Amino acid sequence: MIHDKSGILHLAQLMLRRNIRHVVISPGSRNAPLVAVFGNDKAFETFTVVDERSAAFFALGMAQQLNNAVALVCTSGTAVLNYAPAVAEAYYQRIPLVVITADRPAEWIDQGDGQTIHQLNIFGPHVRKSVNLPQTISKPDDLWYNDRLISEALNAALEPVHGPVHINVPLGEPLYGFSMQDNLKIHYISDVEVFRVPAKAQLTKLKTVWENAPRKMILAGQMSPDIKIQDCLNKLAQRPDVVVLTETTSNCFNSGYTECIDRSLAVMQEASDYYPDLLITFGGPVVSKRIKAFLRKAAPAVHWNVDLADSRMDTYQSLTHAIAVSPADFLPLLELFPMVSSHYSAKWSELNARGKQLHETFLSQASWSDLKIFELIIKTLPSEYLVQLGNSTPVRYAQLFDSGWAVRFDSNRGTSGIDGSLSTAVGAALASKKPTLLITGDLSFFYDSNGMWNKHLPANLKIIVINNGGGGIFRFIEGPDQSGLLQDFFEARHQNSAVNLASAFGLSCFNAEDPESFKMVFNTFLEEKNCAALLEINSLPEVSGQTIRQYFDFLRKGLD
Ligand SMILES: Cc1ncc(C[n+]2csc(CCOP(=O)(O)OP(=O)(O)O)c2C)c(N)n1
Ligand SMILES: [Mg+2]
Repeated sequence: MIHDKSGILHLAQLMLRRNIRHVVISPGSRNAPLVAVFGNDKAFETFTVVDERSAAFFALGMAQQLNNAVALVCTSGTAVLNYAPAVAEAYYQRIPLVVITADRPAEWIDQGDGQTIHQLNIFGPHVRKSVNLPQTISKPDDLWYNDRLISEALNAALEPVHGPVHINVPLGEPLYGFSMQDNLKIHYISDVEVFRVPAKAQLTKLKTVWENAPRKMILAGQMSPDIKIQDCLNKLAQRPDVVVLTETTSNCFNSGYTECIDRSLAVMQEASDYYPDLLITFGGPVVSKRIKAFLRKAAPAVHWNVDLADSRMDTYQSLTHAIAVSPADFLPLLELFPMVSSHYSAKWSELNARGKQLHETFLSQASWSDLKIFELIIKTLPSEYLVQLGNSTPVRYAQLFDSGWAVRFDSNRGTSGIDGSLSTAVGAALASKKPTLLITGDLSFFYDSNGMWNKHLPANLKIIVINNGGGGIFRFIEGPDQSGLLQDFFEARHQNSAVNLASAFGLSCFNAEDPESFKMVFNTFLEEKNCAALLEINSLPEVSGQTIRQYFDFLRKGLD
C-alpha cells in the first residue's frame, strides 16, 4: 500500500538495482527514516561516521577504490554543508557519491524551526545532478515522479562519467515506526551504455594532422589504473615521434615514459627544442605547474583534448580539437596511425636520463630533509602498497621519483584541499582491504584529524606524517619567504605532536627524527597487524625548504 515513506523505500531498492550497496551514515533525527531503511536491510553495508566532513571524504575514499558509487546519509541543516568539500573534490576527481540529505518539509524553511536551512541545489555546480524528492506521496503519480528523479540522479552519478549527485529528501513526521514495505512496483530507468568513436571523415582529418607532426606529446592527467590505456601508451611510447608524459597520479607506469616531469623540465637547457607540434591530453588534473607553464609558452599548433564530458577544457590555452570520446576508446585508434621519422623521443629520453642521474647524485649527499625522507620511504617501502598522497608537498615530492615503488597512487587533486586526505585514506584502506599508506603533511593531518574518529579504522592503514612544523609548501614556492610574514601567516608554525593526537584515537604510534631512528622503527610500524599505525617523522622546516631549492638549482646547473 502506498504511504508517505514509500519514496525512501523505493530509493533503497533503486540503489540496489544499480548495485550501490555501501552507505555511510551520520547520526541525526530528521534522517531517522533513512537510517531505518538502510540499517534494517541486510543488502546494504552501512558505516557510521559522526563528523559529516570526514564521513564524506571517507565515502570518497571508498568509492575511489571500489570504482562504484557510495551513498552518504545525513540529517538536515549544517550537516549537509559539511559534505561540501568532499562533494567538490568528488566532482573534479570524478568519483561517484550519492549524497542523500534529509530535509524538513519545505513550509518550515525560514520559520524559526531548528536545523532548517536552504538545502535545494546546495552544492551548486559541483554535482552532476540535484533532485528534490516529492514531500507527499499519496498517489501513484507521486511515486512515479519519485522513482524517476531517483533513477535520473543515480544514472548521473555513473554516466557518462562518474561524479557526485544530490538527492534531497523532505521528511515529515512520523520519523519512527512506519511500515517498512509498500509492495508496489519500482519504476526503474536504466541508462544504456554507448560507445562513441569519431566519424570516419573526422578521423581521416586527424590522421593527416598526425602524419604532419614529427613531435607528438601525450600528457596524462590524474586517473585510476586502466590497463587498456596503459597498453596503448606502452606501444605509442616506443615510437620515435611520440613522447608520453605521466605523473604519479596518472597511474600509468613505464620506464619509457617521462614520469618525472618537473625533474626533466628542470634540466632542460633550451625549452623550445622540446616543444611539441601536436599535444594530446586526457585524464584529470595535472600536478606539475612547470608543465603547464611550459606548454602555455610552447603554444603547440594543434592540441587534442580527449574527454567524454569536458573535452573543451583549454588548460594550455592551445586547444584546437575537443574530442568527446573516452580516452580508452580513442587512444587505441592512434595505434593505427603511421609512425613518423623523428628524433623527438630520443631527445626526451636523453633529458630524462640526465635528470635521473643528477637526482641520484644530489640525493646521495642530501641532508635530513623532507626530500631525503621521501627517498628513504620510497626505497624502504615494500612495493605492494596503495599510496595516498596528501596535499601539498607530499604529492609534489612523489613526482620527483620514478613511480615503480607502489601499486597505485591517489591524491585529492580534484581541488587540492588539505581538509580530507586522512578521511579519504581511511575509506580507501577499508574498501580496498589492501596495504594502504597515507603520506601527509602535518597541517593536513591535524586539519582532518577527525578522520581517526572512525570506528571502522582498518588495521591495513598506515599513516606517515612528515612533521616539518607547518606548511612547508610555503618555503617550496617563491613569494611567501619574501613577505616577512612567512612563519605566522603562511607556514602557521606550531609545535604539535601527531603521535600525541593519534595515541588518543588508539593508533599504534612511532616516531623518527633521523636516518637511524627511521631504520629502527620503519618495519615495526609497517608490521603492526592489530590496528592502524602512525609514524611521525620530524624535519626542520628551514633545512627542508633549502634542500628542495638546492635540488632544483643543482638540476638546472648540472654537473658541468
Ligand atoms: C582546505 C584548504 N585550506 C588551505 C589550503 C592552502 N594550503 C595548501 S598547502 C597548505 C599547507 C599544508 O601544510 P602541510 O600539510 O604541513 O604540508 P607541507 O606543505 O608541510 O608538506 C595550505 C594551508 C588548502 N589547500 N586547502
Ligand atoms: Mg608541514
